[in-house]
Amino acid sequence: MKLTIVSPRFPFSGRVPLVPPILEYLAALTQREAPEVEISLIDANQQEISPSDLTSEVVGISVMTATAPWAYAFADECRKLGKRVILGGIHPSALPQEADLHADAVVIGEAESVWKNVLSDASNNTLQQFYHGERLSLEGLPMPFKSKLKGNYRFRAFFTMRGCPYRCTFCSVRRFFGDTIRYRPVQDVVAEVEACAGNVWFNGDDNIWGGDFDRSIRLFDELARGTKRNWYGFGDLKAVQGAHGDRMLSAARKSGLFSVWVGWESDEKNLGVFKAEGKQGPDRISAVKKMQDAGIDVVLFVVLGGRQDSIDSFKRALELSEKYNIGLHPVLLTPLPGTELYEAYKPFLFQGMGWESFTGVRAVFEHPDPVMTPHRREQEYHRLNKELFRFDRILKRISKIPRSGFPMTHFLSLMMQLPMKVALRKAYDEWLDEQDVL
Ligand code: B12
Ligand code: SF4
Repeated sequence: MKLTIVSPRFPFSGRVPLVPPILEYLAALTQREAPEVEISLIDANQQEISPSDLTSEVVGISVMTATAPWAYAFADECRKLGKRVILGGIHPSALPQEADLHADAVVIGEAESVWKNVLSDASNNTLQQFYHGERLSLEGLPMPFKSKLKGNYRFRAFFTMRGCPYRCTFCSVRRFFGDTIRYRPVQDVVAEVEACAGNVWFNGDDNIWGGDFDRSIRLFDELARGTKRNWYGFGDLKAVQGAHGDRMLSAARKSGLFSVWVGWESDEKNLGVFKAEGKQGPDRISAVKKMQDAGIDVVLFVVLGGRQDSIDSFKRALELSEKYNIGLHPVLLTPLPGTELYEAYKPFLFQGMGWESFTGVRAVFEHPDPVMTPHRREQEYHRLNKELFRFDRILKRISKIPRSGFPMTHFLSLMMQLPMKVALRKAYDEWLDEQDVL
């Protein structure tokens, strides 16, 4: 049997320089569970592809909410050509009935416990409508299949755990992976990073600190003994404020951590609104400063434009960046299916807006404040990005990174901000063109 695994095209921002982790991981799982299957991998962000180009009879597609329309259209075309389509990932898991309209089988949840059966059913032409993946232990996961994907890639992502104990209402992760953390064995992660990472790698965990701090320190100590020494990822603020904070930060820094991306609610009151207090700890500013002092570039992913927010929140976000010399990545609040927020915002969602708008750069719901029209929210979002990524501001932020980070943190921060500036400029131009058409 021939299988093609597809990572769909994103609705905006073009080429992402990250190898789609699901392609190499699902390929490795396939090799382990059904070595006779012939595998090909497609990243539709890097390669123009049409279903008629595929020679395989089975196609697996990994779907996020924003990529669902592209994935469904591609799946429909494949099925018209007589191919069997299997959909999986976070969006089909949240809305399996919707995904079922475009698939021969939908995998709900994690693939590991069911993939062998799915492949064998696909090969026998006896696919079931739904497969429910269990949450297994993460010991002995296969090492990603190091493919020869063609594309303009600069990073690979690595994962050390799944699950999150916090309860942020806008997040899909907890319901999908569960509210307790399952860890991969330290030696598996280190071996994988050593074998597959480039000079800079992305830790794709939802929280690089995890909850078992002794284990995190052990992991960082082991990574520090390796050769792949520059990495970044998402982390909460609570962990670095606790008793283990200093030790863990120092171990992480020695292992090459140069940037931490932090989810940040624009206003103190929003911490409660989104049930996000848990991950922030008692003093979020001092936690940010602590990481900066350790030579780490902190970037805040600020959620803006919620129904309780005012237009001022955009201005305050810029002030925050200026005051603490901190990088900001603004996101317009987006109620994703499978979250508590989605249920709460359902009555306010604009009708007729497709999932391709659920990217974090579009206003997708009504706002009670008449000033916060969708156009105004999107305009403020783009204006804020334009201000944040002014060249003089980028340079000022970099010059303020403490000497403890010199030279790699300074250099890598610049290397991450410049492409971001270009991508955001492109997104802004596309948005302006669209406004002209309207
Ligand atoms: C890596 C990543 C990215 C990469 C994607 C690279 C790529 N091309 O794949 C980048 C950085 C580009 C990215 C971007 C975005 N992302 Co993102 N991202 C992730 C992250 C951190 C890891 C996903 C991953 O690769 N995991 C590793 C692989 C191996 O595992 P997995 O995907 O979980 O797959 C398992 C199962 O889901 C299942 N499975 C998955 N696919 C399939 C397919 C088949 C056929 C089968 C059988 C099974 C299966 O089996 C796997 C093993 O169990 C997740 C967070 C998370 N914890 O999941 C967020 C996440 C997927 N991203 C999210 C979001 C919202 C975004 C953005 C919209 C954010 C933004 N505002 O910019 C953009 C969208 C892109 C765009 N421009 O439109 C959300 C998605 C929520 C949703 N409902 O869609 C997540 C869950 C984060 C969150 N906190 O909510 N992201
Ligand atoms: S801490 Fe992160 S992963 Fe956990 S629920 Fe909140 S946003 Fe989701």
